[in-house]
Amino acid sequence: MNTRITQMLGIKYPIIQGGMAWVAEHHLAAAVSEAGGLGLIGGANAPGEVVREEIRKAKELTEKPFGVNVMLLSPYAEDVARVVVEEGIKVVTTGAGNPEKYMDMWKEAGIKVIPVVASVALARRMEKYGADAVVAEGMESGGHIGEATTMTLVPQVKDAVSIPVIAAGGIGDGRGLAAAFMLGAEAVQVGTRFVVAEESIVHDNYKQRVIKAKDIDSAVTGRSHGHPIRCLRNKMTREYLKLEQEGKSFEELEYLTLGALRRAVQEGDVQEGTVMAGQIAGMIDKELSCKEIIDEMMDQAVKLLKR
Ligand code: TUI
Repeated sequence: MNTRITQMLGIKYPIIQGGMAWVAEHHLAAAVSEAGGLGLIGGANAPGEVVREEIRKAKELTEKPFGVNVMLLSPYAEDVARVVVEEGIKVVTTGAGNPEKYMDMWKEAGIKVIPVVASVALARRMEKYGADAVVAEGMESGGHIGEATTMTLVPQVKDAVSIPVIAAGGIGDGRGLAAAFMLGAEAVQVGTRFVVAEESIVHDNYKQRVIKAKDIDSAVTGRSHGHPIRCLRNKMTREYLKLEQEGKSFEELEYLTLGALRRAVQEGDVQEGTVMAGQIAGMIDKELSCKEIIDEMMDQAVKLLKR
């Protein structure tokens, strides 16, 4: 399964780890890269210097390539955008916005730029601005999502651009990987499956919540104010959705989610915290190492694609 993506990024397998906020730190990124995929450090809402430290720690754990995800809604996005250049990072993905204003700086630094898009329009625009590939992310994903599903978005993005397309959203095993290739993708981005990896530093309560999740256990909060976030149902989502239905404003709801992802990931508060996870959580039933996850995915996908 050599593709333009494996060649461009110098990786063995066409599997990229999602740049998940609070989750995608140096242990996970290094483990995914060591296993032959592309690990990512998630910049999330962290200041540039925190991301710099994470990059340096990952470099101590692996000599393989890894990337950084720049979350564009972050107040520190500009800082992180500069830090990746200063630290000699070779691959940047972006999320939750349009990265146009950073593209020239990154391209001049020789960085491969891979924006995450949730629409054909943004994919086209990114290609025009010099993106090297795009991640087409469907609304099955955890966290901040768009409207289209992976099944519908990936082939439409594939038809609209010439650069390689990476599929994301709802992919957690070799069947998902093979299906994504059938839709025209040249790699996949996997998030939720890696949340429960052995090397993931996520609190055990969070991992167990993902493992116990059933197919319809996620909810989308924030639709009414234009920032839809998929997470597993709990006390926080019930309260949030109730208040949203009552027409409460973003400002009135914000207190429910401030710091709530960190509380879930680090303190294991899976009732009042935000447990971001994709719809594929229902399929994930055990904790494995990143190497086991990737080997199993590759083995299964290769067998299916040979049929
Ligand atoms: O970015 C993500 N997923 C995320 S970011 C995140 S952290 C966060 N925390 C609190 C509030 C908001 C975010 C958690 N999960 N995925 C990539 C992604 N990007 N999905 C959808 C998009 C997207 C949506 C609209 C990208 C661009 C866009 O429009 C940009 C434009 O200007 O047209």
